[in-house]
Amino acid sequence: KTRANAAKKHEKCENGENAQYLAINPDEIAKLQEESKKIPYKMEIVWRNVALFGALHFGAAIGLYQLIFDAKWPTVLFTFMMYVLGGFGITAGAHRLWSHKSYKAKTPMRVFLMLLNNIALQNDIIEWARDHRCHHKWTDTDADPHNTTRGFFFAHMGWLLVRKHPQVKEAGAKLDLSDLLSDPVLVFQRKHYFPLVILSCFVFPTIVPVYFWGESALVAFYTAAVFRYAFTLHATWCINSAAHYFGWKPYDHSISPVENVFTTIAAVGEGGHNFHHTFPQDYRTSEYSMKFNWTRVLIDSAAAIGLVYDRKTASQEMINRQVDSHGSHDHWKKSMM
Ligand code: ST9
Ligand code: ZN
Ligand code: ZN
Repeated sequence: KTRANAAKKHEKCENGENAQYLAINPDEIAKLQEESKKIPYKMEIVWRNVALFGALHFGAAIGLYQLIFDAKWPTVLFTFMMYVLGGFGITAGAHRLWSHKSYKAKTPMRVFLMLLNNIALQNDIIEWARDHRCHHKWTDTDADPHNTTRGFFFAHMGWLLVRKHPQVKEAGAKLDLSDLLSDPVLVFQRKHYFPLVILSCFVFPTIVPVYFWGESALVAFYTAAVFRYAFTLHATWCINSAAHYFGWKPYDHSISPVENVFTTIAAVGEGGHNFHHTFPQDYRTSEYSMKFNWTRVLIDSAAAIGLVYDRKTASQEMINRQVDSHGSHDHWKKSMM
């Protein structure tokens, strides 16, 4: 019944051209859930990833210490700037532009976002968007790469430490990725991904503080590169975990995503997750003001200078209808966003 409600809701939305990436089909979901019971699945830990993420967190702890006690002020500011820029490469780029096609961007903007995306090192955009489209279309089933029914830790980062459920691969293979595979900017990123991310995520953030204000290379590496990278990862992962667990559901009570102020701030405007799963075609990913939605500010600024166009939004009438039929009017909470 819950799924059927969700589907009815999505039929009502004026999804436009990106509907094909988002449409939820309750019959298909029920079929997937039945099939999943028959698939023999044993969780297989990928120890290489456990070791790499263990080392990353060890380095990030050193970086945090140095950020507080050793780093020069410009290094602290630069670390923050790299977090925001890399964050934009995920939110404005991989997420709102490429996964959801919620707005269009001219080539210089797409190149800019792809370059920012490398700073965040979260797999190439084609792979990121493929997993994210699976997440929206089959939320909380075994075809969802970070299925929250497998627990908070799995949804947060555990899913990157084990082999994927066969149903992710089977269902995901049916997705239409032709728009991504035909974008030369994304093809370029995929082709040169390794050197691009080593340079953007680690080398560039280390060299700049050393060259421009004489920071120690080790301090620059552990703060602006390693700590900042780990912090951005957790801010992103929190959308899959915290923003599916802790918060309220003004737009749809029947789904796990919630509105969460902490993740709105940490993930530069992406914490309106109940709104986003209900209206995934809306480039704002939240109904509320621009106060913490820095990503929206970036997209709107780029639109003002002609680099971005065709921003899609859900109409206020549609939002109100949705709140009336499937959500609730917790208006006092709006002031927090
Ligand atoms: C990272 C990503 O952290 C984080 C994404 C989070 C998303 C959050 C979204 C929230 C909304 C936006 C908010 C943004 C907020 C940002 C705030 C910033 C301030 N469909 O993967 P393989 C097939 S990455 C279809 O090896 P295994 C396919 O044939 C961190 N098919 O599977 C594939 O081959 P190919 C850095 C699929 O062996 C083949 O399977 N990166 C799909 O099970 C093998 O794929 C890492 O740590 C699909 N969805 O391994 C790397 N998936 O690709 C981590 C797979 O050639 N990854 N196939 O087509 C890995 O090591 C592995 O993927 C694995 C699984 C071990 C996890
Ligand atoms: Zn999304
Ligand atoms: Zn979600």
